[in-house]
Amino acid sequence: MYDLLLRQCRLLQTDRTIAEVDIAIQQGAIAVIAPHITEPATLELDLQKQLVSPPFVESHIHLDSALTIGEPRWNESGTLFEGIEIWRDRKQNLSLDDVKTRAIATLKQQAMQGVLFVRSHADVSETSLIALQALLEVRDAVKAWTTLQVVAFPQDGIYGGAQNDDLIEKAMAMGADAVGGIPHYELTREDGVKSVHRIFELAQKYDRLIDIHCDEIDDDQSRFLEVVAACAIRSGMGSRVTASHTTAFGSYNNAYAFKLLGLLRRTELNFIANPLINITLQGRTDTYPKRRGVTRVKELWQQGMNVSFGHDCIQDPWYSLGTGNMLDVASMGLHVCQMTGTAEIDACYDMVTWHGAKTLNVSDRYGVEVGKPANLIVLDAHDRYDAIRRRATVSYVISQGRLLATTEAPKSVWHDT
Ligand code: 17E
Ligand code: FE2
Repeated sequence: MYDLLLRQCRLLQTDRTIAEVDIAIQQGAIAVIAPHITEPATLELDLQKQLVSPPFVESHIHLDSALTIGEPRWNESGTLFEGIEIWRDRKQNLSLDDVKTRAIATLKQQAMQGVLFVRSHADVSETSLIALQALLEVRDAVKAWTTLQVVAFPQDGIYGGAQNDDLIEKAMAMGADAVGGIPHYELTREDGVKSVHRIFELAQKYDRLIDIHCDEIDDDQSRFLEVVAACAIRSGMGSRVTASHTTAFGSYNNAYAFKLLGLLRRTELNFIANPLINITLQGRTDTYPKRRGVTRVKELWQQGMNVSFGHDCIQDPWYSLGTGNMLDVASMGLHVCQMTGTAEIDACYDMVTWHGAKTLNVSDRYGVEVGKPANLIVLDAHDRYDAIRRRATVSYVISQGRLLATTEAPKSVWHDT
């Protein structure tokens, strides 16, 4: 007797081929995958050839600021910098309860849409470290149904305030999963370079991952990615390091970009683009032609680098929209990066699933395979292309072997004769 049996699945396998199978789940793990399973189960679901996929991965979000839209005011200019100012005001009155309530509400909203792995930044440039403490408590509170990683993110710069360097180290001691940074926002270029070295030093001292907000600006002179790449090459830590945003890469001249790509190929760095936010925050100082402000996703992917797509924000000072639907993110990425070839469209799906898992360093427990934890989603779709095109409904979410959420696909009825 299995705990859960999924019949008539179109399983999107790790090698990205689709197999028509039944899937049996026992004690939180995938027990059997076979064309026809006859043994009964406590709960059986006939999926009628819907697509079964590993869950969505949200590789970049700020849960501490999520759902604060309009508090204390709307970002009228739409720039990153006005967002940082609004957040600076809002974060003066954070409480553990406030952050935890919003973070859990957001995680539920995401999980209901199939997101079961999340990496969130927590602002640690505020002396009480309330945002970090709250997200660490949330990480524990939700662990029965979602996996949360927390990055200690120094929003105001590691050297932007006298206490900030101590605060980020304290955050690592408190148990943050990753060290963050924001070199392009440090007071000087030299401080930016120094901050990258400091981030690697902290990651090595505390044996943690790295995820840096890197070159999130249209300035073609913002070149901290090369510093991150050099540190990754020298430390050999590349696969544990992520460069988030790198929007300036979209503005570099091709001669420099070509050289940089060669340097990046020597690393195993992970990249995260946040297409919804990059397309709205960047390009704000341009008239026309107006830049897209997204990193060179297609070229990085073509070079074999690991690239994932994140949401970045849901209703906060930087982005007033967002629902937690990763297919929205994949669709925006597809459009803005012109990933319209067949393999490119499929890659956009992978950027919100497998590639995100690699970024989070959780690949060993990710994927619908016998013996792995039973985390999977059922999409009302035929394949990856269909899922993105129609923003398919996630009809079932299975987390650690349990049915966590169900959603009915919208159904239209034609009334004219
Ligand atoms: N902070 C930052 O520096 N950049 C962002 N995109 C967000 C917060 C959302
Ligand atoms: Fe971010």
